Amino acid sequence: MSKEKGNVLVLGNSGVGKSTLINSVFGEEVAKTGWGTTGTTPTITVYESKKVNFRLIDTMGFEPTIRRKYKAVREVQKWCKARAKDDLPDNDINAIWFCVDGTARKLFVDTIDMLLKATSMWKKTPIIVVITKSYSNTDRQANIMMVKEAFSKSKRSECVKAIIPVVAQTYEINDSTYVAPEGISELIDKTNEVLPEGIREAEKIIQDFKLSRKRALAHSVVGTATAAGVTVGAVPNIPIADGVILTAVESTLIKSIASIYGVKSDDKSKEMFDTLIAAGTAGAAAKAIISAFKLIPGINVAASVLNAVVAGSIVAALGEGCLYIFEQISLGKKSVSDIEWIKKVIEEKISPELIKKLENALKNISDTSSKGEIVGQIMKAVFGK
Ligand SMILES: Nc1nc2c(ncn2[C@@H]2O[C@H](COP(=O)(O)OP(=O)(O)OP(=O)(O)O)[C@@H](O)[C@H]2O)c(=O)[nH]1
Ligand SMILES: [Mg+2]
Repeated sequence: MSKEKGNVLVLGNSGVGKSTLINSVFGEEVAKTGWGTTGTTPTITVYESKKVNFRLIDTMGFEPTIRRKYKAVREVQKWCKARAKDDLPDNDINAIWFCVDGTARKLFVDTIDMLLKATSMWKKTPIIVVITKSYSNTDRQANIMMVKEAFSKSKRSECVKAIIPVVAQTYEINDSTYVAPEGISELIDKTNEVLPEGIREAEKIIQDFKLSRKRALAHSVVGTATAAGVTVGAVPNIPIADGVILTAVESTLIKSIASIYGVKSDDKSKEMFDTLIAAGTAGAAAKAIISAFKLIPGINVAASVLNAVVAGSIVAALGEGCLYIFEQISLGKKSVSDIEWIKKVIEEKISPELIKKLENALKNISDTSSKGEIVGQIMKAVFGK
């Protein structure tokens, strides 16, 4: 018989980002089953991960009217009853994620009031409030306060186990600025924490699960940063050898990956961050790529395209190095003060083998290649996929 699992109900208004969130937490390896009465479109979708001991129950998009909300909740109740009838032990809701849209703080009070009403039958069930689309760092505290305010008059404020601002997917502000994923690890931790004791997953399994999610999120950030590098680099006659034009892109990338791996930026880690930025710009990494590219015979792309590829490659290689470095640090295998090791990792990432791969990538790039194609070629060369 299969192991008993926790059931986590994901609720919130249409477009708040429930499905995006579930995708970010579970990643690719999921099985999904539809459930509900409305013909081909299921009212609820139950997601199961192979790696972790809880299900996420996605509810259909409803308008912010209580009637449609009840419909999704009713389907969830039916799903629970059907499981009970089949003698399945895990037939209850063990936690609820209340999703509210971080870009619409004024609506929190009404939304939470509605969510409380819609879930009044689960009056003891732990609640985690997820503030989705928390793109603005400066709004996060005010948003948390507003959530607390919204619960202040409810008895169920005791059920609120955490209020977590989340960015589920990299948010692109413009061609070269973005907000990296945030809060996913914390959400995984808290969700596991509130599950009943017999169901709660062992710490080691949660650690491994989070690590695989961090890798995936960090990898997607490298993709976004590489695209930013390509954009910034796509100008002829700017000496990338100086590297200065990439500094902003690179420091955002480094900080984003550090944050995904929970590596803090403080006095202790300052030298490490400085070292990484230097390595990417004025460092050996950039110079190696630039001089290797100069030696490739018969390149027939415009200077701006070549510049773009060089810039994107530097960013991608730095990103790959950072991913490895911050992972090692987060696992406690290395520390932020291992400066020599950090330098060495970055230097080794720019191996002759990588340069060879980038040369090959360049053969698949022409003046008419789109930005997406260029980024794809670079990522394939750097990450081998
Ligand atoms: N970049 C970015 N976009 C997001 C994020 N969360 C939500 N979105 C966007 O917001 C839109 C709605 O997200 P969904 O996940 O479909 O919202 P939902 O709550 O599942 O909506 P319904 O299924 O209609 O109830 C999509 O275009 C998402 O890409 C995020 O963290 N980052
Ligand atoms: Mg959805």
